[in-house]
Amino acid sequence: MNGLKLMLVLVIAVLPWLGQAHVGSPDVFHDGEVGPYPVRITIRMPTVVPGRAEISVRVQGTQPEKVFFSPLFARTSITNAPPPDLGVLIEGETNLYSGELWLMSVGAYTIEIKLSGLLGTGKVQIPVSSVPLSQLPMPRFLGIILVGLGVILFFGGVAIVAAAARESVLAPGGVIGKIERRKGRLAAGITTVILLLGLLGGRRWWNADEAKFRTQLRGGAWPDLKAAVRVEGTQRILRLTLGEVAFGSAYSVPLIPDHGKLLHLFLIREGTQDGFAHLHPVRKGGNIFDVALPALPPGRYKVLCDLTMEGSVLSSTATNSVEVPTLATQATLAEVMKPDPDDSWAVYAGIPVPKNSGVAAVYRLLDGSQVEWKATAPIRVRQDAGLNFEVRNPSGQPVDLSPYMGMLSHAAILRSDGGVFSHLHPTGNYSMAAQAFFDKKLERETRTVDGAVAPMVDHSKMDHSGGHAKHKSGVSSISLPYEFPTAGDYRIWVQFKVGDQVQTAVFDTTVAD
Ligand SMILES: [Cu+2]
Repeated sequence: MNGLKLMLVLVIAVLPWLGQAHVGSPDVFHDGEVGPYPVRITIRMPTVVPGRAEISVRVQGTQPEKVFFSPLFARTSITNAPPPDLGVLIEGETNLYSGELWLMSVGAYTIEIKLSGLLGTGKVQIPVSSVPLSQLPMPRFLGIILVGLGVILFFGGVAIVAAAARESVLAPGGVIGKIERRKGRLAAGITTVILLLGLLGGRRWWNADEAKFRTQLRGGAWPDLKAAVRVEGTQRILRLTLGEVAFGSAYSVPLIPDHGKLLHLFLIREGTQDGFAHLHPVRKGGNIFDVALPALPPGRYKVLCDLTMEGSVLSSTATNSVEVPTLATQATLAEVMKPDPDDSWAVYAGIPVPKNSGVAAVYRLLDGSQVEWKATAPIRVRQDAGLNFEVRNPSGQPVDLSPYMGMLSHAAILRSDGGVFSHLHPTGNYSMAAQAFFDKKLERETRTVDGAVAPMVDHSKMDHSGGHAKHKSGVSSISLPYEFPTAGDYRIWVQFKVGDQVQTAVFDTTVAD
């Protein structure tokens, strides 16, 4: 009966999903103006495929009349998109709309949120990745029940066919003779063979299906990543090899650039966590990427590499760790590799990292300026993390922040055991590259034959910021929409630009259940 049991094994993926630029932090958040309406959008990703995404939209200020949600799969044309669902105003709330959407396939989706009302309409695309994280074994009791039912079905089927062959043409009250018995036994034998063949075929089908499912699993970070540092002249060059196991070394993974960079790499010194870098490796052919390391202290570093794949539009984080050697000064040698102008790093050994525990926490940068994480209520799992920061110059005056790679801030969050990593922006924690892809796809597909935009999707009235906060001058505060997925100790790196200098503030916090 082992074959039968195997055939009946159920694959239940009930752990959180992976797929955004993160590890272990599946929910998606967005802050921003959708048309004339400032909103906070939360998408709770389903735990199975197919599964339902739970969407909630909180509107600040003037209320729209209607809120619509619709999902669009990356490989489906907008003309085949399902009609949008109407969001429901939550009872007892004045500005919180919610709804559920089915995500049927494994792959990338965009969830379109559309608001309409007296002030006009607006819509935004929030990319999500629908990928199961883990395969759980079938519970033992369920296996026993299913095997029991299978046995009853098997022998029941054989008995029915045997009885039919034996007695179906027998007159009422007739006696079963030798011939009838033989017919019955023959039918039972043939049925047993057919059912066994069916079971065997079923087992093969199931195993093939399970193997396919396993290839879609994203057990944490993905794809595999090799990392090694070599010293060349005055520089330490980090070489990354992406997806050697997942794609093979011959296949060059096509990637969608995010702010013009194929990879966004974070290096975090292990243990002390007192060295941090946000770098942009350059493709050197195939799946090999190189980047010149900045003046980080030597040691072992966690490597976290955000990417968005072309084709599937899935975004993910590949991780590993790497030993960074000491750099012997050879100042006479020329630079081998020019660093990317947007590369940034921070070394803060000896600078105390403030901890947010209900009262405001202040991080002091080397130049004397201060970053305050405004006081929050104790931070709890799956509740607003209150990531609101204010940047002041050494004399305590608010400073004017400049955009850093198109955003007011880039932030990274890491749980102390490395099990949760997320890359945040003031607009949200999804892949900007995937959002840009979907914006372009929709614009292309909603054009009519003569190149004009179809009136039903008038883009002139749509928010075209592409998720980028329109840069306002005189902004000194940063808000990042986020909810911690699990309890634990977290470190947060908040990056921003003042003038042409990228700064990194560091905070700790403990998140309770
Ligand atoms: Cu970023």
